[in-house]
Amino acid sequence: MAFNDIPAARLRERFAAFLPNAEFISAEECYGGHINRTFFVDARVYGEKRRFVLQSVNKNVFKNYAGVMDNVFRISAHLGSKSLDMGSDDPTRDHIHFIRAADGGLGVDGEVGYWRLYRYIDRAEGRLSAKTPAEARAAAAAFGRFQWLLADLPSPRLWETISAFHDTRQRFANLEKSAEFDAVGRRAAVKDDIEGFLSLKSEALKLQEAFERGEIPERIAHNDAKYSNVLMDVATNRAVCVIDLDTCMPGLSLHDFGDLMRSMSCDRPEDEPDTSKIVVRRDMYDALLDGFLSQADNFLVPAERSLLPNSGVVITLETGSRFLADYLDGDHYFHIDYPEHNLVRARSQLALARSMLDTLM
Ligand code: GN1
Ligand code: MG
Repeated sequence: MAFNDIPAARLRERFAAFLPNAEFISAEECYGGHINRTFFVDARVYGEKRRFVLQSVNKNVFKNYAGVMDNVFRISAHLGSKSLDMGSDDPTRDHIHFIRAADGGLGVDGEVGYWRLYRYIDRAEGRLSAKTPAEARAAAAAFGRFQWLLADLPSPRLWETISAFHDTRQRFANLEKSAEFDAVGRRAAVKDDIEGFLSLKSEALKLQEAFERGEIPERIAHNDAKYSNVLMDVATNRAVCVIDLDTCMPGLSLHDFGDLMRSMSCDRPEDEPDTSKIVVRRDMYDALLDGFLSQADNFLVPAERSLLPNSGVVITLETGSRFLADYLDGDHYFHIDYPEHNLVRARSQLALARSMLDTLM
């Protein structure tokens, strides 16, 4: 078995850097993330077959990968101690358990990626789209709870693993720059899409401007709170564990609610090619609000509360503008499965933002 560019022997060697005494059985790639490479590894540890997640963190995107690892270990340790204090009924599955490298490091440096290992969470899966309000509610409650649990993370401040990550103004400026530069000659064909995003800039800047006016506070946020980043129990449909902690850093509470709306207020995936199907479902939105507020109601300030519906528009436009900029640049950032993938994503996001504005405002 080989994974295009990563031979099985390399995976075996990386895994051994963490658990040298375990017997590596096999590995399979897990597709879905747009940035990192993820493999499920089966191994025998003290005679028992167990599954792990071996991941290569993309060092081009996460230039401060040491900061990423410092953050994720601190966050997981904090969630672990909360789980213990609160007498969780599922402490082995309710947060990620990272495993240190055999030399004591937080991971292992490779040429293109920084490798890390954590325990696989069984009987749970990440999903690209939610079908029912109950799923949406459960996922939104999990992210609300995640923010609440991290609100008292001991200092120091978490590393900003990617600077200006939710700087929406900058993201829009980048789209304009990419259009102007037109690196691969795609601009003419997507003129209407570019204009579509730019015409909604004032909607896109609503969170950032409220923050700049001092109306909403900085908080520890997940910053990539899409549905596929919370594992759902396959039997009960309950939210088990928030994953993908690489962008968990100081941000806005509403960045997460916005991503929940982006990924779940419509029951189609982010790369739905038929934009006529991209329609916000009021029942899904109500479930998201109800789930999120079930955990966040006690800490949100009034200005955050009143901007909740706007946050979906903001994050959907921001993410869509990033897909379109990457398309214009020649697809260097997000992993794509086919040449027009980023354009399809950008168009679906624009349609979704418009539907949110029509339905929820
Ligand atoms: C990326 O890696 P993944 O798929 O969890 C991206 C997010 C986007 C998301 C869109 C570090 O997340 O910001 O919202 O794609 N992560 C990074 O699906 O850029
Ligand atoms: Mg992610």
